[in-house]
Amino acid sequence: MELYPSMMCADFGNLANEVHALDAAGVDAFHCDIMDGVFVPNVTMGTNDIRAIKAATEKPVDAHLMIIDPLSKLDLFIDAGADIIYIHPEAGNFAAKALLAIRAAGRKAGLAVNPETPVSAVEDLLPLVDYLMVMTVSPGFAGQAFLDFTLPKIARFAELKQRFGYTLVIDGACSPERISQLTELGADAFVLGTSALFGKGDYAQSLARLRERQLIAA
Ligand code: S6P
Ligand code: MG
Repeated sequence: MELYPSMMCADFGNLANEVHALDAAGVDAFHCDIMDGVFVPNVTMGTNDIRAIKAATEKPVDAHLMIIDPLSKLDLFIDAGADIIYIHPEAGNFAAKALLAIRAAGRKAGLAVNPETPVSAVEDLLPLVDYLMVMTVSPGFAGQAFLDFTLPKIARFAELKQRFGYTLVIDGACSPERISQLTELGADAFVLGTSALFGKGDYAQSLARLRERQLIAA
């Protein structure tokens, strides 16, 4: 199981220390939510934040692009050093071209799928994908309720994973209970925001509890 902190939930007045603490606590990578206020109704992080986080850790840093026409902005995030770049198929044309460009730049290609988007809309793209991320809240904000109607889709992407070999990531309201349920469904990795990590006390203890829970369940 891989665990990625959602950095939009971190204390930005203390960003480098937050990264050091999360790194020492055992996160697997850092998740950066990039929003344009158009594709989603919020604006959060940008390329300078990715640079600052990269400078504070050796672990991978991702960019979850919730922006219109991600293909036209890819170079900004490649230059900033993002190791994994997620695009949304709902955010513009040429998703395949964008995924191929991410891989051509030597980075990992991620596809993030909105709650309403069916598997059939992205199935043809799966050979081009290293990370498939299912949104289990409407993208834009932390602290929302989990959308149960996404569960059958997660199960289907878990089946298809056997054929295509991507890492199946879940983003949105991943509480400890959900993580147990979704691990059983076949999810590999979880974005941790306010439901399991931030505002929940010591990072190392929270992560250790999540990992212990999985060991006991296994
Ligand atoms: C939402 C964003 C996510 C959230 C994360 C918050 O648009 O993509 O990465 O930051 O899901 O987690 P939580 O536990 O507060 O829902
Ligand atoms: Mg995200």
